[in-house]
Amino acid sequence: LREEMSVEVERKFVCDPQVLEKLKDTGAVCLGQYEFKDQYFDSADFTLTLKDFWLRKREGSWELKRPTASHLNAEKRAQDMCTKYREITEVLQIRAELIAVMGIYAEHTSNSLQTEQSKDVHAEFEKWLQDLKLECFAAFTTVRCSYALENEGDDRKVRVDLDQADFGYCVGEIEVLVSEGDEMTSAMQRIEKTAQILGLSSEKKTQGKMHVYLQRFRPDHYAELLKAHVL
Ligand code: V4E
Repeated sequence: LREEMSVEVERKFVCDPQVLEKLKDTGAVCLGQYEFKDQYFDSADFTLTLKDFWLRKREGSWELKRPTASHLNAEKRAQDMCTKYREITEVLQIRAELIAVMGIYAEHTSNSLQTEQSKDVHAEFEKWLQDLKLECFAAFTTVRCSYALENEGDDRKVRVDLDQADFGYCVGEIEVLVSEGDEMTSAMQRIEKTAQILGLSSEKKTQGKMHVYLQRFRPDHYAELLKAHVL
């Protein structure tokens, strides 16, 4: 089951007026504008983020992004214009991942969330999380314009998001969701093709919202992540 979970393959880019023009020229369909607030959580000693695990609450919904197996090769990752993260949104599964990655004892976790039928799994999950004493290390609001783009001769859609974070940073993202390892290469090809159509340079990676946020507001946390080659 785990291998069938979705993997987000994503390429970030600097969003300038020319890109916006190109996006319109290529017939991208605007899916709408949304605003959402994200809160990211970690332990005081950064157990999660130092392992490249990102736990967040977005408008009441929990999500954990974690590295995929291919992530182990740090050298390859550094050259790659795309990032790949497994996205987990089921709270029971998030809990299982947190137990594994934080090395939590089973006795600590035995008395709640036992069944998926539980009436309020979400509330129980939040209660369980409280005991972990995780802290919110980043909170910001994003205004996002989403576009769907079809490459020529391919009816699968690529999504392009243009994000404006409330701390004064804008970034674009081209993303594709895949479910299996062997779709990865084609996902990266589709993203690369879209990047070419939008006239993006492939010289260097563009920083994400979190990168800039930590650099500005959490310099100690930022330094730790740089040292561990997570960012
Ligand atoms: C994976 C990750 C973080 C969590 C936020 O992920 P991201 O996709 O960048 O944010 P967002 O708001 O676009 O989420 P979506 O709406 O797509 O679910 S924060 C840092 N990372 C790691 C990371 C990295 N090392 N390098 C790059 C270029 N991006 C992310």
